[in-house]
Amino acid sequence: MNYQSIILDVAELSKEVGAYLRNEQLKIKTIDVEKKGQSDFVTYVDKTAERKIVDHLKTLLPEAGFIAEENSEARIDKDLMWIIDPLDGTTNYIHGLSPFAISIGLMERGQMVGGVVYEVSLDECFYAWKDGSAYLNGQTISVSKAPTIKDSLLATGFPYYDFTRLEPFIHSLSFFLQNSHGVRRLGSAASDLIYVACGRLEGFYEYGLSPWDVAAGAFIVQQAGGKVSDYSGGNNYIFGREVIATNALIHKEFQEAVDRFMSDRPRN
Ligand code: 2AM
Ligand code: CA
Repeated sequence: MNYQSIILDVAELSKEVGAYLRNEQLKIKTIDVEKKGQSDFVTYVDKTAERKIVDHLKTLLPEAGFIAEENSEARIDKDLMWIIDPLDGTTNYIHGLSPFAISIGLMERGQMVGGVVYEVSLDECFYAWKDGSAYLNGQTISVSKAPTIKDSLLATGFPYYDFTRLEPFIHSLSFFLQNSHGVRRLGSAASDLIYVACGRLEGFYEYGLSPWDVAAGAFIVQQAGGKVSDYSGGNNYIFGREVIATNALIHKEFQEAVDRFMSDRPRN
């Protein structure tokens, strides 16, 4: 299979759908300002964007199945699976903030073989395919060379539904705030991941995420020379609801620090 031509096609698709999202965002100010009105509107935008993506991908690769946030297509497991978030960073989108992104990953028999994350507000399209490099708008990207956490700018996501781990999370945050260049909360996991891939951030961790928030961005990090794992250092980061992504150099130090705070295992 020619992964390169498939992913370049998906990159163009993401820009077309991104233009739709940008255009619809302008209407938010003019629709019902009541919260419910806004979120219903965004649900409509999410669903429409996903429909546009799925319809195109069905023609591009008829044999592939889908795991998509808005469930436009029933999940039927196939050798090839698209993993799609039509709008990552919905809260930013509603509030007129950036970043927000479209995330589309391609998995083949359980292994990622391609990914596209289009950050719409800055018109930045990040993509990578199996055996290739990682790119931002046609230029090769790579992770940063910072060697330790204390030289690093980090990012995370604040818990929004699973508050059972809030306390250990706050302790981890307190530690990283005091031992790094700082910690950002951008509000779009796909964007956090691509910012690690291109060297703007050294490390990112978050729990409670879904496969569509992580799959494409994590693959782009790896193709840009970075490392991705779950909190215990294993590979269950797409479906396992916890992810750590780094520039590789700080991975062991960062993963062990996150795990020390977040795991239920007794501490030394
Ligand atoms: P979403 O915008 O596609 O929902 C931010 O912490 C990450 O968590 C984002 O990637 C966001 O993806 C996801 N998320 C899901 N539900 C959320 C919510 N209710 N509030 C904030 N982030 C949410
Ligand atoms: Ca979403």
